[in-house]
Amino acid sequence: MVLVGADVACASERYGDLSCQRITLPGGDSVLVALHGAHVLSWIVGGVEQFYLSPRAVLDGRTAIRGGVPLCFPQFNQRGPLPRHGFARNMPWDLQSVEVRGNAAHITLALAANAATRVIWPQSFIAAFNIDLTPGVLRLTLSVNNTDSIPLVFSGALHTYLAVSDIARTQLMGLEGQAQWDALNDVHGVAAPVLTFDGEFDRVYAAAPHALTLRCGPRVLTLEQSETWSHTVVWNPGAERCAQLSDLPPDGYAQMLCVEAAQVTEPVTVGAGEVWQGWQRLVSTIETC
Ligand code: TA6
Repeated sequence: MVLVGADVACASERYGDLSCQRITLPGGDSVLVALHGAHVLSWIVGGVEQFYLSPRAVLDGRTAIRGGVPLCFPQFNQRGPLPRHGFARNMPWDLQSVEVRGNAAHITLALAANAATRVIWPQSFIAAFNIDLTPGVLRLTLSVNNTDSIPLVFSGALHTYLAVSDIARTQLMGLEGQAQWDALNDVHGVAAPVLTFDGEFDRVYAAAPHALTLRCGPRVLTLEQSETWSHTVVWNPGAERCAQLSDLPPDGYAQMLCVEAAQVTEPVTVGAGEVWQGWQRLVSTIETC
């Protein structure tokens, strides 16, 4: 069901070969989501794009999209027998509803177990993805309803690609003291007060109990995640790895930083008939002197 208030624009549009829905609030903030993967491609605040979407992303409705918010479910990366980062990002989702209350828009997409998912994973489930847009704020919520008679075990992530103007001038704060695993050299440690980026960076952190702050010039982004995600993953491919990724331009690494609400090392177990929910909330502000 699509239910839209008078002041909020809701339009279907194509992006490459993808069917998408764009919602625009009266103040101009907008979000663009593809039905392929329930993939958020764009979030614009005050005329400024907040997400990095690679100009070389493959938009054929079958391939995982490089940028925006890939929804990784029911497996994180290669931590299991399923396709890398699961299959949800490569499946067509159903647009269930678009609702507007005042200056807020709520979009819900769903993916239920079907013949295509059962070939890969025999589990019965219904996943829902809620996109809540208010001025300057985007909240993304994944719900996993175990409709099976056996436990549902999954890992995953909201693999958010944040746009930055220059990765060399980007700082991420708020993880200080949290357990850190560097996936590049398999070294465990503790997070520094300020994370900076001067090469390939692929680390898994124990989630912090408070918000993180991403700073690049005057732009500040605050990130929170529900306690139900145990980890925060921070990833930038750096120049060399970027050059090996065909769906990124050579300088793509300099314009992005992934900060992911994730479940990596130990999976979540959802009992039969139970529902799990996990969210990431992003708040965008521009600092004025
Ligand atoms: O979340 C970080 C990560 O798992 C990295 O190891 C990196 O390979 C990245 O995801 C991208 O994965 P993808 O399958 O989208 O190329």
